[in-house]
Amino acid sequence: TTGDFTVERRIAADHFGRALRADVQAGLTENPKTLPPKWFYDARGSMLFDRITRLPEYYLTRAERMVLRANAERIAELTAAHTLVELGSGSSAKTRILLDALTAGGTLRRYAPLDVSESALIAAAESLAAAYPALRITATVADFETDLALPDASDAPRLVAFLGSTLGNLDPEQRAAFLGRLRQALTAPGDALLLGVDLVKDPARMLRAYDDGQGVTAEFNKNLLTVLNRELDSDFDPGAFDHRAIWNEEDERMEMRLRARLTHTVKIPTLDLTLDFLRGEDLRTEISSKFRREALEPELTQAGFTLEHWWTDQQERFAVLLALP
Ligand code: AVJ
Repeated sequence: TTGDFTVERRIAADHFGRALRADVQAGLTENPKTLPPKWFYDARGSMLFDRITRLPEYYLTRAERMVLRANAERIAELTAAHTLVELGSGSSAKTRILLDALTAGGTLRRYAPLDVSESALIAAAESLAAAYPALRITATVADFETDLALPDASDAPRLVAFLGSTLGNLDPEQRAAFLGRLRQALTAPGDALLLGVDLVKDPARMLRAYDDGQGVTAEFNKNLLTVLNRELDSDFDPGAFDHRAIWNEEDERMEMRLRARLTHTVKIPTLDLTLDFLRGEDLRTEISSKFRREALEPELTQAGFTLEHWWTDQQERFAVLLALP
């Protein structure tokens, strides 16, 4: 049997084009040049990210899966969720662990994934609908930074899962705004937040995770330039840049950069922009913040959450936490 699902598009057809142009205009005309990481995930970028999650160096996905496996039953017991919401669900690869536990617990009725990638959402919803025919699956295409699109309180309690350390892609200001908005949306009794975050550790391990031996991360990073060329008709030469992974000690975050191999000029005709790159100049494409409990807990408190449970893998590489409004 194949279960059913719905897909709601909560963004205007031209939203991505407009948002991308605004981000490029703002980020590439400042010094140092930066771009937000959400633009990595076109079909090829999503495929490359999937490969990253299976790399021996990229411990995050495996560590988080272990934490979820070890604690899923407890999470189901603690939350008794009727709805599992997943923000930035992507391929929903780790979701089955939670769906299984919540189904076994007998409370789950609805799964509501939300992602900017419509193709990833549909593929995930199709396969989950087949595996969980009794589950109501309502997928939403949206950008969680501007629209949380939470299912309404009649389906509460709602467990909002935000996994994979995607929170780390936001800078502290964006993080505070996001957590604050999420807290405001969780209004029904029993609503809860399940957050997966990567932890501060030996820089050498993190550097390897973001600069793997097969060069998949380098390809993922450079794919951003291909996205820009396609969407904005720009003439970036991916071969003119080197992939760089950097540990920013002061801000305790990994950063990915594209470093110009030579001084050159890039044209973005749709924005009427001509960009000068100096040899050795960096374009920062991603921040991936690493967390400590003692720093994250006050951020959650500030947003109006109470940290109730903190689970890690044995090596304390990754944490999954349960926070209540
Ligand atoms: C999907 C944002 C969690 O920051 O580790 C993987 C993306 N970047 N390798 C991360 C990523 C480089 C990933 N997140």
